[in-house]
Amino acid sequence: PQPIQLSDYKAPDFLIATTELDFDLAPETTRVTARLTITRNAAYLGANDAPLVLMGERLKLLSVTLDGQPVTDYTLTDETLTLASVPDSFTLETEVEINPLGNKTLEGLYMSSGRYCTQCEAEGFRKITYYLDRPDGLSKYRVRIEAPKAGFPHLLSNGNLLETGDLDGGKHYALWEDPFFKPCYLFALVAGELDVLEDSLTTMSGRKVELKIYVDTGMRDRSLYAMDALKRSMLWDEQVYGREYDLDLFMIVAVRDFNFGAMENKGLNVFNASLLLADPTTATDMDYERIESVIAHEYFHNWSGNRVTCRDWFQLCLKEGLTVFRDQGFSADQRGHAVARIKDVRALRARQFPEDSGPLAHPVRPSSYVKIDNFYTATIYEKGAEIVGMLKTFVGPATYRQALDHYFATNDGTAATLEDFLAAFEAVTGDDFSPWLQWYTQAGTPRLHVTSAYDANSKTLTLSFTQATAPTPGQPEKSALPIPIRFGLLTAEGEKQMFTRDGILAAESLFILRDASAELTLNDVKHAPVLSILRHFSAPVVLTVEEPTSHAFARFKGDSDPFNRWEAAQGLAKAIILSETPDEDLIDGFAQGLEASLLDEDLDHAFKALIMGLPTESDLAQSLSPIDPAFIHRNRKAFKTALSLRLYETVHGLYTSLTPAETFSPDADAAGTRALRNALLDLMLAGHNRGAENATSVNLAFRHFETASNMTDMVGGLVALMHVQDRPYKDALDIFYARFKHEPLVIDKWFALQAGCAHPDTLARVRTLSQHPDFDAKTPNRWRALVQSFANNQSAFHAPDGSGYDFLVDQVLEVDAFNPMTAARLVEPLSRYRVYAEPYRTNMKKALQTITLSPDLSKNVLELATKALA
Ligand code: HT7
Ligand code: ZN
Repeated sequence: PQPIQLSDYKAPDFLIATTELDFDLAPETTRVTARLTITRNAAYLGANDAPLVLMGERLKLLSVTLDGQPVTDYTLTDETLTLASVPDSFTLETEVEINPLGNKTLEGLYMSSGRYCTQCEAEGFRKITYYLDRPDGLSKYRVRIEAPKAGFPHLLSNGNLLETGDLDGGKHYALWEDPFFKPCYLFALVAGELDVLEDSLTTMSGRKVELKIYVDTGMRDRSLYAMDALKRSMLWDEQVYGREYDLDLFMIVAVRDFNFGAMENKGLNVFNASLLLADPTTATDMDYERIESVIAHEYFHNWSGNRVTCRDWFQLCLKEGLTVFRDQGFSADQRGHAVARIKDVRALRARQFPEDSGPLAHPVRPSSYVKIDNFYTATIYEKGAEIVGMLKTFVGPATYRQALDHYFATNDGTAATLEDFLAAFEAVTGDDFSPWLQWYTQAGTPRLHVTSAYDANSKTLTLSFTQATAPTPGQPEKSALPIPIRFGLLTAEGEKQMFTRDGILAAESLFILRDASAELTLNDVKHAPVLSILRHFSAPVVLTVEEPTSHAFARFKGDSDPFNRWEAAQGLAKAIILSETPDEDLIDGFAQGLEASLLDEDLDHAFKALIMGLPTESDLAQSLSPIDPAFIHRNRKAFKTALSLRLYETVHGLYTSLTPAETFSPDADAAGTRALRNALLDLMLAGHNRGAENATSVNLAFRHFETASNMTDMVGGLVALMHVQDRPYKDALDIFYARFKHEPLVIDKWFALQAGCAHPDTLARVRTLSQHPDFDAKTPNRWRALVQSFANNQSAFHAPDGSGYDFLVDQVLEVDAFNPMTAARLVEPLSRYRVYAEPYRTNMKKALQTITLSPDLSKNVLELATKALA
């Protein structure tokens, strides 16, 4: 397939000022009538007599009229409807028939659990009607929905409800109007039987907004937390960004079958039920945290995405990177900045860094694509958010707010570009921001290397910084990028140390590295310093510092920057795990450092839980060349066992001192305590078969699981019991299934936990689970619970004989036949085969080749598998 190029962008030949849609809903024969008022784009008037080309897929065209006259002189292909000659201004009416029940792609209009639902981003609207279907085509919508009353009491679309009424034959209708111009990817329709939770909020200008969350019948109480998160998000966006909601009604609908997390359709967000429904007995603290952040994310899109949208899909990061940055800011304010930052960076490193160093690496603003669905990536979202964060660090919070105000004011109601975003920073500062554009256009993670020279006589410290970015596909040469480096100094004992920079006394400072290398001299440095570089992870780079190991221990002990304190522990753990032979002194030192942190009264529970978390196997893989998954798994496990044996008393003591709260609260403090208790239990169990109070700890874990009054502790108990390979673990799984067999979201966890388990029989178990009556590849949540969890399970997936890869290939091909978007997401685990040791490398490559050689492959899967092999 021919890629679409950013350099080919051209404004549309036609504009659609108004869009009127009539839906006559029927499961297999829905009729959609579209009345479009179309004008030739003024930019081309007189100079252009381009044909009208509308996009449409899987549509049965019934009729076309132009200004009321039937048209028969048109050309139809599988993807387009073309009218060769049209006036400069006209009304076009088309009527099509579609089959929502048969639509398993979950794009366009589809049926899920007996309900109609739409998903139009990125290019799903063309599966509903013939349309321009591009994000810079802004139009005002009026939508009439007609359906049987029985089974479809709620008929929802964007904007304000103008009218409802009964019709003959047990049918009824609803008429909706959205007063805001919007691109068609923000169109939504939902119809069906639903329970609704209602609330309201008065905005900063005193307007009352009705808030409604629609859920499966009987699930209303499980949407209370989402409603609470929504109200907090709305207030936060007013307080922090000055953004007020604009319609009188905001609706959210939870659906079971969804390709992604959620969708920000104007005034009618659609959510994957797993990211909306929560109660203590079925949702973990991680679920609560995720729900809070996704509710905020989709709501924040109302300004960053909907009011100001993207000119073309190459600018996707304009809305996604900015909105992720905004939702991260919200979560940090709700749950604590240090802990939130550590979690965000962990996620960035787990997903974006590998992407950026593999064959699928692409700039945050790509320059070409085959299927835009393949570009909803960690690079666009998470690295995109990091760039906004760097801009904020660079200009400071007050100027950042001015720039954002300017951006929203000058681009409201338009489809903008990343240049427009940077122009707002230029407008309020008067500076040139073009060097920052390179963060958007250049792929790859920069490596930042730091060396230092201390002169004890003059008390001066010279820091030398160098940056380099490795080539990525299509970009052999790399430029230096502006890198904000926040730093401080410590003493050898881990105490804070002041210094003077340019005559100003400071405890912390910000240096902007603009070139390939630079030096910085600090004065009045009284003691030989320990460097604390890249505090708060001020730039998305890989940092290396030339220093003795004792310096990392000093930061682990006392860095006042919590991020770098955690980072020091991660770095030390990584060095220990990846060494060929265990260094007992280092392990002792690490255990002492960890013990000190656990006993430190000044650290909160959530932070302690994080600092106990060893680098994941995929994190460790990024520091090993070539990657040997078995070596990593063995060494990580051995180190955890060694820590368990050394710290058993302390860990057990702390665990027993943390009594579970009488009543459940999902707030950050309570969640932090549960996280710590579960992490302690897990560490205790890690040494159980090497004698760390063997039976006692196993019984403790089983009791923890059995008596848990919330899902977080149940899962915590189960995860700890995974250290035991047989009975108690298997009993716990059976108890879990029996208790929750009627709760689909919990059964997803049951599948995911087993697929993520490191036992040697995991692949066999996963294969058996793929035949389980509750397994359904057509339900994306269930499929991802089993297959994605397995592909993320480094030790089980990377079986030396390639059997894990074979399983993945079978699954991808099966799902690709009906849901290419979801299938394509699981090509990525095979893509970095070149950096693996043998026999993994050859087997991964073979698996990719099997995919590319399969007949009838979707464009989505073909694009990624081909790029991976290129
Ligand atoms: N903007 C939304 C993206 C999305 C999506 C993209 C492709 C296919 C299906 C999809 N569902 C939702 C979600 C967001 O980032 O807010
Ligand atoms: Zn988004």
